[in-house]
Amino acid sequence: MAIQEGAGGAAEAAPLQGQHVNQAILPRLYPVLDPAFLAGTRDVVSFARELVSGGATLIQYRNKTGAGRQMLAAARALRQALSPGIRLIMNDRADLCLAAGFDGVHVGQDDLSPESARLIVGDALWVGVSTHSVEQAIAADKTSADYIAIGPVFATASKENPDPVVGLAGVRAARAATRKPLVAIGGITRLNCASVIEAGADSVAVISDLVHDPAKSVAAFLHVLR
Ligand code: TZP
Ligand code: MG
Repeated sequence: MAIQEGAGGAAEAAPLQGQHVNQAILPRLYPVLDPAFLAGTRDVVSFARELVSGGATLIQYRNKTGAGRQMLAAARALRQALSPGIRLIMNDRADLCLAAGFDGVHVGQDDLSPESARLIVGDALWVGVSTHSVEQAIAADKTSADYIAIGPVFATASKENPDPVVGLAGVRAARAATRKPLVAIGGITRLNCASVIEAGADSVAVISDLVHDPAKSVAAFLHVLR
């Protein structure tokens, strides 16, 4: 909320229109850590450590199948293992974001609205929101979300029932719709990531192209996007 002069001269709270005091400053790479894609070969903490050793400074924890307790235990382990300088974002769950001491929550179109998530996590933490069309990006721009994600940009096998691909044209349209930081997601690899940034994204969110060799992949993404 911004403090504005009211008609009578008294300071009163008024909603910021599509702005937020903590508007995110996003790194170029936004790794999304989903244990479903680690194929039982690695635990989330060692995987996250590898992401950080490659240069990641922001990680989203995403778990579409775990029970709340399991998710909270994994999230707390991540928070404990990584330095406070590494920003951790909880997918879907504002409650787990707070309980694990994360830095923000990322909500989709079927989760809590950005404003409801904001009520829970407060002004100091980040709220991000997924969008899948320019209309949704325009709507998200009017909320207090700190950043907007757009996608899937390209075909992806990492999401169940994905929305139709928006392509680079969708990234360009979302860029024109908002001045908030823009994250592109879906089918983004070391090979195509530069085109996504050129289309106007500030950051690329990635699941599968980090899984095989996380430290090396992160470093390669950051080398391309520096
Ligand atoms: N939302 C839109 S696409 C997607 C999500 C969570 C999956 C991205 O995964 P990948 O493997 O980087 O395509
Ligand atoms: Mg969600």
